[in-house]
Amino acid sequence: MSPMLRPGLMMAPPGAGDRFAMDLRDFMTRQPRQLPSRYLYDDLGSALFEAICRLPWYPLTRAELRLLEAHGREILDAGVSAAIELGPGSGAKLSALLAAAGPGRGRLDVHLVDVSGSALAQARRALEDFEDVRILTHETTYEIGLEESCRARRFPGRRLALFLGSNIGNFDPPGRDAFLRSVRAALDAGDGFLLGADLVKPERQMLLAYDDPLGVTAAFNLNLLSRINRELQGHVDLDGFTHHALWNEARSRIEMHLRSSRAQRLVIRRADLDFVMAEGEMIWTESSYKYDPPEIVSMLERSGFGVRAQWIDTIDRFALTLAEAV
Ligand code: AVJ
Repeated sequence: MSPMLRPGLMMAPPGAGDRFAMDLRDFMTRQPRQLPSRYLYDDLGSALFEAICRLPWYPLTRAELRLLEAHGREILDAGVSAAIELGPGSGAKLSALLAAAGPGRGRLDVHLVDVSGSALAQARRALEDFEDVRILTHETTYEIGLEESCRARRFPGRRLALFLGSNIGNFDPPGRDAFLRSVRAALDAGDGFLLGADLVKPERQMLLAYDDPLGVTAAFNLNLLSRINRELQGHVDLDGFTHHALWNEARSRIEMHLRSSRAQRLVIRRADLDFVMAEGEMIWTESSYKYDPPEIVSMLERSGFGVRAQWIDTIDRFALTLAEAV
């Protein structure tokens, strides 16, 4: 069977490269120049992100794992028959949750939704040894994957949708609210939603998390240019750019940028782009919004959820919030 037809292991949809080219043309010509952060995650970018999660300066992943381990039983009780994780990454978070929930949990369908086929394959491997768990993968966007998962046949019981890792932080407020409402719309009343979100903390600490002394985050950011060169026949000189992270206090977000260190011409053949960047000009590649705990409660309530529990890691300031569709 061709890899295109293997269920659960589908390749990027045809035209995915064209999508990248189109988005590049659109976003790179805006003022300020920008790129959607989802393009950071090709195979190399995903591997670099996994490395970031192990950095001593990036505490989010470890803080969230501690919370999942401490409260797993309460989160994944016997009444849950389907868990749907949007953006499972390596599968480590769900695996920690399953382990913490222990044998009391009944049969479970686990739906994994991600645009990255290699992430799905890795997450599947991390989860396939759990007993009474059936794994289904959806290589598509969160919204489509969530709808597919909710339409799928299942055992009687509640669903639990999970959006972890502070991935919510990548959305700007209007996009975030629209996303939360679309999650709510796909669920039935009584279904659960578990949200992991990073909290505001001292600026110095936040900046170190996004500009680490080993330069892994810089490599993660610069890989976007290298991906453009690989996939779209770009001729972008990586030496002409530096990684730049800043705290935007007014918007409560960390921003990552690629800063042009000199005046230079950028030619990207397959996106039909040819333009000049000035010295100091930036390409905005990611926002990571940081929240306060009550803000998380109110954005969930505005979107049709009732909050059942909120756990906070006091060492690294991270919140795990368990809500219920009402
Ligand atoms: C995976 C989006 C949660 O914003 O903290 C890590 C990505 N960017 N270092 C984040 C990221 C730079 C990460 N998220």
